[in-house]
Amino acid sequence: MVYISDILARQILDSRGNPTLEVDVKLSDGSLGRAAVPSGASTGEYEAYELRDNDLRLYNGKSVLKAIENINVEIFNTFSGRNPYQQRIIDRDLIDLDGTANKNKLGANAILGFSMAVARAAAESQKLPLWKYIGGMRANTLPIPMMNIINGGAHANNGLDFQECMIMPIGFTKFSDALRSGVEIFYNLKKLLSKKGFSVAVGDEGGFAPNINSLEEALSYISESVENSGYKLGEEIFISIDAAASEFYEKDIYTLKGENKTYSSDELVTFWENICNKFPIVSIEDPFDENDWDGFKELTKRIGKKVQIVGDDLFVTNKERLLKGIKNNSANAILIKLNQIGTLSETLETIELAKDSNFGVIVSHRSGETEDVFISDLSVALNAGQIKTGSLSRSDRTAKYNQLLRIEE
Ligand code: 2PG
Ligand code: MG
Repeated sequence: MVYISDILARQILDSRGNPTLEVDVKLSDGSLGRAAVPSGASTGEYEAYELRDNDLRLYNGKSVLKAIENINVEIFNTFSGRNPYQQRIIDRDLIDLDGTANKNKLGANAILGFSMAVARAAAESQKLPLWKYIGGMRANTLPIPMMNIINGGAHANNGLDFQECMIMPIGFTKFSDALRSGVEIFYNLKKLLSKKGFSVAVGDEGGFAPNINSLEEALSYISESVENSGYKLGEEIFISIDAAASEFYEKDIYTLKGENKTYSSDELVTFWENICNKFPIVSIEDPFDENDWDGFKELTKRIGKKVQIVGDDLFVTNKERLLKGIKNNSANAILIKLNQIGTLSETLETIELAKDSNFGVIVSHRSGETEDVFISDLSVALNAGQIKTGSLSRSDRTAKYNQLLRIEE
């Protein structure tokens, strides 16, 4: 029987230059599985716990040496010698070993790094690509990419209150053609922004971060760039938004500093309705704060038939929270981030629940990424249908697209 023969974690850097961890899992047949853990900036209140050392002498407190020790000692002692093909049992035992509700003892980063590396090692040992190992014969769909070409919010230092303005090429039959359209639009946007005198420096996810402060202005530049690229807005290319509204919500009020406006939850519903009437928006993520279930519910009731309302901070890839959303009709889609919940198996269960409930599924990166392309394979394995992995620049983002090109081939 093949068994786990070695487990080794190390500290590496993520795309923002912050430390994160990478795990090597070796098997008795010589297979190696390696995985790295990403990290968010606009993290949800209910996410699983990311263990950092908080020692200000090291990397401004952001080192992850304790999490690494938890892998190299406790996880090693518990899981060496185990069967790597039993992902669900390993993940269950990881949850038990940690013993806390939000994985704060071992750290969700430690647990996830090991969980992902086990899957990779098992796939390697079976000589299968990761997507096929996870998804088997049912895996048959490449995702539509949500490409984040204008960055704002916590991912940029411009005046835009909303975190992500994305394009979605829906009118294409091949992933590679959809991706190409994104690149062409990205370059036309660059041209347009520089013509207008804006900086074309990019934000954390590789999209432009021009110093504009209104969502409408951002969307009008995107619309113009789509037309300039020869594509039909609202037929081939659509717009999607991640508001990340928890970032600008306090004491029942949404404060849009850039727009110089404040909104109640009800008024924000109307704001979203209006903007959807002006632009071909097909998806809005976190349009309300992570605790504003009623705002989500009202917007879903009003526009949910034609617009995808996505819970990211709202659901944090957590089955219990998703269940509440399903029962309550808050949202009609979920963003999936492995590190919000902390194991591969729990992530798969949440995706399965979403699909069974006819919720849309978007597999997502974090704003702090690595070269690891696990999410590309995951999106194909479960036929998620959509992937959100940033803009068309910076290797941490394009690596994910490149992996999808390989899978398409
Ligand atoms: C989000 C993500 C990824 P972060 O809000 O959806 O785009 O950002 O990783 O900073 O939470
Ligand atoms: Mg989000």
